[in-house]
Amino acid sequence: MDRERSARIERKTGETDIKLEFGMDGEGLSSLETGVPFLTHMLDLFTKHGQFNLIVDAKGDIEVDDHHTTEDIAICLGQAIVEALGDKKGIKRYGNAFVPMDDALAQVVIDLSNRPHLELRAELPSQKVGTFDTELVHEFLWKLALETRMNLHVIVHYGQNTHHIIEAIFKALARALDEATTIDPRIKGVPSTKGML
Ligand SMILES: [Mn+2]
Repeated sequence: MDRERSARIERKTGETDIKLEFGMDGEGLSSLETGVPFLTHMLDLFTKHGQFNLIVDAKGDIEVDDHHTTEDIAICLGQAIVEALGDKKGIKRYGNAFVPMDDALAQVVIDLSNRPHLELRAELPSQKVGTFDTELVHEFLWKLALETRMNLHVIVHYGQNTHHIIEAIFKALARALDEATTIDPRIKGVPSTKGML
């Protein structure tokens, strides 16, 4: 690899103030201050299972609810992934991962296609996990797909426990993203018959 694939994003609005550092080829190390405990838990295992590095220092209007903070962290993470990817030369582009978490089985399929799409097929039985609104899983994944300009398919095959289901999704997301962003030395240039992504 010619350069370090990493990025630092700072984003401040009336609702959130976020500093985020992302390393694509990391050691699975994270330092996370999000103010949203369940999201911290998910980002921690995302970083670990994707072999990324991630620092998040986020201050958001969590006195309202977790919506803006969750959404804006996804936006910053997406921007960091794009910047770290750079020209996408030599990447595998596609990633697919199945991850079981006790009773739950999640599959995530990614195409770093530059055409944003989210297909989320998941039943989340509980509206809350701890203080976290589980509808924010859709918000996080959609904003991540949009900013990263990736085609993101998330399928939960089955599962009863909502904490387990969401955890399986984030772990599968990590592994699929790790695969899609991996440099394959056989690939010369950008992996598209159009010559660009
Ligand atoms: Mn857990």
